[in-house]
Amino acid sequence: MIDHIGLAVTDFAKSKAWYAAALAPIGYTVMMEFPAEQAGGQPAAGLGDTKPDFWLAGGGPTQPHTHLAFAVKSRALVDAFYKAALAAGGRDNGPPGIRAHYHPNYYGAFVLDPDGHNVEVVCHYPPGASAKSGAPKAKRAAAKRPAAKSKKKTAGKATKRAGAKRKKR
Ligand SMILES: N[C@@H](CCC(=O)N[C@@H](CS)C(=O)NCC(=O)O)C(=O)O
Repeated sequence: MIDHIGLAVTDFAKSKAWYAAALAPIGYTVMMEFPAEQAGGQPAAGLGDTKPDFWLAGGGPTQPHTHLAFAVKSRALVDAFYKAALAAGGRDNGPPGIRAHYHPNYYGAFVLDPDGHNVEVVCHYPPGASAKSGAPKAKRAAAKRPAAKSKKKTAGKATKRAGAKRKKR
């Protein structure tokens, strides 16, 4: 599980402003900032929604260009990211829409950041599904599997216990 990731950028102030604007619709803000003296010789900023899991640092560019994807729970948030990222000066790399070659409900949008990194926001839910279910079908099915297994185990134990009782009689 990734806890946080960092990107060294060419123009720290420009990229920080771009990411803050592009990711604002998905709830990301600059949550922490450190001056160069406290961050290994380059200024650093941590963006996130509940914790700073995406870090920018000066001293870049990171090369070759990399690809970053942020997951959201609704397609409207993908649309909002795309609009905000372009308005902030990002370069279009693929408008919001289904990419069925990944999976049938893969709804993403792609914008290049000031250094040319390929930034994506993606929703894996069918329309209207996230609010009700909280997870895409495949994830729900996977999550159910261990529970079903442990139920069987419990059921087995119960049968054994019942059998033991019967033997005693
Ligand atoms: N323009 C393409 C972009 C697709 C894209 O960038 N896909 C990602 C995977 S989800 C990728 O291939 N990334 C590799 C990279 O950016 O180097 C689109 O709109 O579908």
